[in-house]
Amino acid sequence: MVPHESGNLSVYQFGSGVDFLIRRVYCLTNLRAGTSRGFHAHRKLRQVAVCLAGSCRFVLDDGRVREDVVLNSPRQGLNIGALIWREMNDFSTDCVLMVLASEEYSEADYIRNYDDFLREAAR
Ligand code: T46
Repeated sequence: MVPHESGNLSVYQFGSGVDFLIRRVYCLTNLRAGTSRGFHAHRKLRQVAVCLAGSCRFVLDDGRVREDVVLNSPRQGLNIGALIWREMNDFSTDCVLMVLASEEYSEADYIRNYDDFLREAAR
């Protein structure tokens, strides 16, 4: 974060917290309190999630251990590797979640069934 008298500037770039070339950026906005998203893993995709405003919670699961992470600062980048089951919840109404992704969108890369995920993660 680069502070300035008129506001802050946050930078996300290859080599400093992002260990892949960024092929896609998407944002989740207008998130409803009390809802949940995710419930899938990716076979190849690697991502860094940054909560630019507000807050949200990620549950990350590698098939053995589940971890809870609260994102509430643009200074905090959450690395999510391949074969990690994710669930997102506890969105504040002002939450803006930006995700930097290593690959273009591909539905074939998704594992949307938890038992299938456990089988692939155990290989
Ligand atoms: C993750 C969290 C943080 C597209 O067409 N292009 C895209 O780049 C994306 C990400 C989604 N979509 C379509 C596919 C579905 O029809 O948008 C719909 C919702 O996508 P998805 O189920 O992937 O949404 P989330 O919010 O559950 O999960 C997404 C990412 O997929 C996931 O990897 O970590 O955001």
